[in-house]
Amino acid sequence: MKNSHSPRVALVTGGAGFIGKNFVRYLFDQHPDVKLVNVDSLTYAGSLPGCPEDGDRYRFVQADIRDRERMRRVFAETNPDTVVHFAAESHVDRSIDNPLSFVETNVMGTAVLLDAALRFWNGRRDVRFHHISTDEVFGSLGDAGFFDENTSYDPSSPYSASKAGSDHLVRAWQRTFGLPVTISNCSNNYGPWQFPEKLLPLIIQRALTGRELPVYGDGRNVRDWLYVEDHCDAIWRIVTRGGVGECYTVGGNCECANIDFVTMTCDILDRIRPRASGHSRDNIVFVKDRPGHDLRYAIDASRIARELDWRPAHSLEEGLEKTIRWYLANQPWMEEIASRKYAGERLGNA
Ligand code: NAD
Ligand code: TDX
Repeated sequence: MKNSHSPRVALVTGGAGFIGKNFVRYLFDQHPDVKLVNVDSLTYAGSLPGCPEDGDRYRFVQADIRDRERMRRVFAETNPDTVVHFAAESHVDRSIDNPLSFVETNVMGTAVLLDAALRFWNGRRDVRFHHISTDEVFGSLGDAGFFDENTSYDPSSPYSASKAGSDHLVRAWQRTFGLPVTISNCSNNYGPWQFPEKLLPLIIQRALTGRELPVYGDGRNVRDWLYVEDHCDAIWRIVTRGGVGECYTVGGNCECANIDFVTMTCDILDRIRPRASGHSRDNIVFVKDRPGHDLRYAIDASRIARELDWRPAHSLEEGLEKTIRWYLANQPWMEEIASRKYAGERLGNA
């Protein structure tokens, strides 16, 4: 099957969340020939600020991906030739507190979407279903080595196990029914519009309000950080040029221990917005570890570099500064979340 695809109507799920919203904005701004349908149920993690206004090229549909009838109707009414599936429960700590909702959305929701796409496309080959997944499906690395497209699955948390389940379903729909799918397994993203339960916005927000900055365990856990716009660029390349039935591991080539990441964040923040006294880094505290906390993630992204000519454009320093400036400029969005949805308390069986 040929590996080039030209989306005309892209149905994006989870486009009111962090990465999905960045992807919707990227497509809307950079690919004016593509029409967009954003399907999102607006859970605590979804919000409309930052999404385009409804119009000729963009439509928002508030709907739950677990709703079979609704998903079939959405396909029939919007006639997509491309699905980019972000919608998920995405926070590891919440998956410790409430694992079943992760199975329901990430596993069942993905199955419902696959079923709707298969029925609607009815054997068409000029279509794509791209599934957004995570490096967490591979479990934990020790001090050496990298995840790549051949790494075995070994998930640790209910979140990563549910994402692993969804990846398996996507592959099964391709092998059994011939649905033209692609999958990407990406490392930790950061950037604008990330919900402040995740490490970076949590630290920024707590530092700005003079609170303690919690680092789990001894802070030696390593994540491979990718600026969200670089991820969006990778997704577009895979959707339009990736091999059907193939997966790609995507990472920032930016490994960083949590303690170093938090310290860097504090120092950039203090440089951009000097404090009256003291240093933000003085508020770092080591707290009880996350149960099942994976030690290290690191991605070998050489396949997507070689085949699709993709490389991250942002260094960690550049991406962090851009992100911190964005959060400083968008305090009303954060304050609204803090007052109505989540005020920064510890999650995940502390
Ligand atoms: P997020 O939690 O910020 O956003 C998820 C969005 O999905 C929200 O807008 C939410 O309202 C929507 N949603 C949740 N359940 C839904 C349902 N049942 N029906 C319809 N919409 C629903 O998540 P994110 O960080 O943007 O992650 C997006 C995707 O990328 C997820 O699939 C996640 O597993 C994957 N991923 C995330 C990262 C990361 O670092 N954040 C890294 C790799 C992969
Ligand atoms: O307060 C904190 N202190 C802390 O030390 C929080 C919230 C996190 N951490 C640690 C845990 C992780 O080692 O920081 C690291 C990053 O934590 P999260 O932001 O919760 O991300 P992580 O668990 O690594 O998962 C993220 O990247 C992969 C996303 O949430 C997932 O959706 C994605 O698949």
